[in-house]
Amino acid sequence: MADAKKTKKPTAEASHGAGGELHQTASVPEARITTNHGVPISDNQNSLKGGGRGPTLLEDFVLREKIHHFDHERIPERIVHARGSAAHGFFELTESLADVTTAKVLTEVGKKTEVFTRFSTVAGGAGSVDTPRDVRGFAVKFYTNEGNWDLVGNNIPVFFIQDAIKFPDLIHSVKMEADSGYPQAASAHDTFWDFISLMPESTHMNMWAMSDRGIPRSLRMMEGFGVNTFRLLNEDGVATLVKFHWRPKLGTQSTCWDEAVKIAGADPDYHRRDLYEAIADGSFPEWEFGVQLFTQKEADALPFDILDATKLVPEEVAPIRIIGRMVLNRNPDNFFAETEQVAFLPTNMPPGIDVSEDPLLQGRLFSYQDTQLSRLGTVNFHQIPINQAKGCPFQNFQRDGQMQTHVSKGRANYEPNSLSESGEDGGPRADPKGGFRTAAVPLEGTKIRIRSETFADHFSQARLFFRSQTGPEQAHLASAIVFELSKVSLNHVRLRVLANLMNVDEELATRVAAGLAIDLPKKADAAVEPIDLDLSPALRIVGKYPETLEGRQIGVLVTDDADGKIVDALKAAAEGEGAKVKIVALKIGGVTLKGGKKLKADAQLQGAPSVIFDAVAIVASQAGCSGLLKEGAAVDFAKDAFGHLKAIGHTEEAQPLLDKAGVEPDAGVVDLGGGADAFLTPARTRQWDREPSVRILA
Ligand code: HDE
Repeated sequence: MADAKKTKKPTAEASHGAGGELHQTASVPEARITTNHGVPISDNQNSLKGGGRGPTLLEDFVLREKIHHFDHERIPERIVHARGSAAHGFFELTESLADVTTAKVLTEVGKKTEVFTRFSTVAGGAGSVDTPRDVRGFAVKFYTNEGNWDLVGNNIPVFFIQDAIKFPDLIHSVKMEADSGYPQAASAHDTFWDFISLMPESTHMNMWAMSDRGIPRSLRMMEGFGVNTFRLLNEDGVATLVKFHWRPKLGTQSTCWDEAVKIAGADPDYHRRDLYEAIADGSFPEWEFGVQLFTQKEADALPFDILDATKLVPEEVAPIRIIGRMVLNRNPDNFFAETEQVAFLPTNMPPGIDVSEDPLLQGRLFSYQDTQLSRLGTVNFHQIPINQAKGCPFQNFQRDGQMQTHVSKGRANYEPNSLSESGEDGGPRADPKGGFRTAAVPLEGTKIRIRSETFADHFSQARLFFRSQTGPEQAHLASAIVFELSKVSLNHVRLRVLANLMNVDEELATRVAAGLAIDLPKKADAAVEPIDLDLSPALRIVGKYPETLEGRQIGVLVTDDADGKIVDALKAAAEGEGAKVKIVALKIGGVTLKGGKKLKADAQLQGAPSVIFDAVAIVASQAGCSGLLKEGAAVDFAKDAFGHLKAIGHTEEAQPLLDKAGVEPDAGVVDLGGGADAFLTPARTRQWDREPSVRILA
């Protein structure tokens, strides 16, 4: 006899799922859920079974389609720059470059061109953290009326290698090691430093990566660079060499290394969240756009080759002309459809912009188009909405292919054709005047596989960068190399790095060797002896960014019985200057202030350590502070804020917590009894003077 349970007829009660109401309501919902082919679905909770407890039937196309689609939701992540965050916005030209280019995006002053900008780390996978020491991608897609222009840059103006043929080696070396699968999103391991030590040309960029530029505070606080040299072409076909620059309105700012490491645990999405929240709050990130322009003659007079991507042109040598601005003012609606599926191609350029012979750029011109096929799966990736040209729809005779969504009409799919002579649509034709033009660069030479002699100086600009930094920045850079080399297990690699560093700056090499407690080796032979270039203060961060509360977050740790007036005054003053204030408490429900008023918390202490704030305040009562003394997270809150050079405002009653956390009095530790202003002054920046008392730097 069949089991009673099995034979029981399914009823509304017996067949209910998580949502419950399956057979009960007869009303038609406003938006009906359907299959991908539009068939309305009656039950999205239960699969089709042979009996209530029976096996699921193959016939269940609703279930199969849903699971099938889910099984294929993931696409291959980018081989580099897999982890990214993006936003929509606009570019506005403020100064015309009509004398040097015909590209309308650079000549129509006042015109706003839509952009989509994606920032990224390089080495980590799509699910890795936001704050490793790494280069950051800075890719901007301008939807111009003459086709898309993709300026695919980085937050560092030079690159590790000079020739595209070394790119797979570079990336293999920095990614997780091939046998063990770790470390994820980190350059501090054997294979990366092995490669770097054997490739002296990488020394300059590595200086940048080891500097505080490698650990940005926010995506909104990074510079961007086109890196490679490009050309602009004017009406007469005259070419001008150009380097592109983005400068953040909030200034270039960074974290401390110890802070970046801790943020990775506290909030792996720190940068993504920061960008998203800033835009959602209406604090739109903004950058100035600038160009460095050179004639070929001026470029030839430089002491290095402008086609060598391991070299920059100091601003002091060729000033940056600011010609526009970019504002990011809209978050993506859908991460996958936009941020993940966006495809940037350095080959996307409107007429009037052209490439140079930089051998790194030349390789990139092939790679980006090619990689989209493996990532997005079809040659028709340009039809995905985020990649479509806007204001300049594509039209050509390319046809078909997987995921073709464009329904071409007529039979003109070849050219030349004369179909229009009998009234048919003959399709588009090339425009010799208004179409894309290539600079008439004279070429000569023999086919040969060599590196140009003009690329041979690997150390002068690395030296220029290091020596142009302020004291604290030099100390951070040296300490970063010590940290990374301490994670390297191969002593011969450490020694080779040091031997190369001797060519950059002997004092730097000595400091790193001392930090590792190993003997300094002999200087490595340099292909060309480095020279001392004029220092470039423009390469610094410290002392350059504006001291402002704009874009900063202040965490206020509040306890029961605390003085609410202090919190209110601080909040009003800080928010009045553009900061964001978050109330942190032991419990998310908040606290009861002196006088009985309730104050809701924005975050619970365990989930809001001070590393995620730019400055902190501790508004505690005496009893409240006694409670905090028993909570390790509260002690760390104060200790880390101090160690990370942040301003700390506090009530007198919070002093025992500061004492326990080892917070020493200095200009950045401020009693809030004197009013909010005394605290807001140090809160506008980091307390660099404090550093020697909290860290042993190399
Ligand atoms: Fe890239 N790079 N790259 N790169 N790159 C990619 O293209 C490549 C280089 C940069 O947010 C890939 O669509 C080669 C320099 C950014 O989607 C790939 C070489 C600079 C992004 C590729 C370089 C960059 C990429 C992977 C040496 C700064 C992310 C996914 C010849 C100017 C774009 C993709 C985004 C992405 C190749 C060097 C910046 C594999 C072969 C130099 C910002 O095609």
